[in-house]
Amino acid sequence: MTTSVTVLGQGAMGRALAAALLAAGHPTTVWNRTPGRPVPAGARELPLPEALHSDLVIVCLLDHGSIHETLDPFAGKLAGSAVVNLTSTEPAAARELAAWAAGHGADYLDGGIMATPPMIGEPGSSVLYSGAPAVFERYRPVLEVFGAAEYFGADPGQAALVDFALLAAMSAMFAGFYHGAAMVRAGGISAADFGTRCAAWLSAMAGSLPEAGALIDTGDYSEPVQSLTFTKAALDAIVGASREAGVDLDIIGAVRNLADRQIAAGFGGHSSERMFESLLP
Ligand code: FVH
Repeated sequence: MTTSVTVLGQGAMGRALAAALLAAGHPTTVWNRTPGRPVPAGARELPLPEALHSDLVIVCLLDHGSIHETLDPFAGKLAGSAVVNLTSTEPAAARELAAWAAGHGADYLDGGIMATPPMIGEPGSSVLYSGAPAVFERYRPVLEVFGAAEYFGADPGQAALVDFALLAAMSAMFAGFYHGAAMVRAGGISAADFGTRCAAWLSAMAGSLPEAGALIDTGDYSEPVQSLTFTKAALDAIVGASREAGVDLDIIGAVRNLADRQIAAGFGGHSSERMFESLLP
């Protein structure tokens, strides 16, 4: 049986989600706070609460606050429906929304979209989900129209935790690229040329991440391939070269601090992955 779906929010992402649902043959209703936004051809635009009539209600708004602002006045209408929140919300906010939905008799699944709007429904797009397992299993074929659908368990905050952890890793990586690009500018190399070189270098280095993770999980850093003392010497040289190029030390200085703290605690002979421990409480 075809699942009817409502998408709340017709921003760039909400539109892409609705277009993918329509392309897969799902009767799709859309709603947006500001009327007159373009919506995908074939979508049925309805006001609230009429738009909440579908089997599945997908929420793709700005933030946690905008979800309550939109749905609180009509929460009673959600009883018996399944709400899938694809708005970026922090783990605690996702748990709060799950409890709020349960209080109004609705099932709840939270999702973190690992894609940009043009990627939705294309290879490489994935969405992480957590929350009610029955809702995930029941609606999985629908959710797969957006990309790979991966389930992270019953805790509604878990998908958001993984989503934001991946975004944290990506943000730090991009900041590292900006730092390197600022350094080579002193040598007359464009950021575009550096970007091409840096993409190849980082892709090659990223292959070692699962091995680094496995070492971190053992908690035993005592047999180093590369010691913290060695890494510290390299970081000192990178900081020196950055200073010479007139580049701010906010980013690379923070990385060196992670090594310095472990060395100060007496772990200079341990593996460099021990820098991870500096981030723990
Ligand atoms: N775009 C992306 O690449 C990322 C990928 C990862 C996940 N995010 C998250 O998706 C949510 C929506 O993002 P978006 O790209 O659709 O964002 P906008 O194009 O800016 O549209 C925002 C929509 O939210 C509506 N809205 C804003 N405030 C309220 C409110 N108080 N009450 C009701 N609706 C509200 C806005 O409506 P309007 O301004 O047209 O009336 C848009 O429909 C987001 O969580 C990303 O982090 C996307």
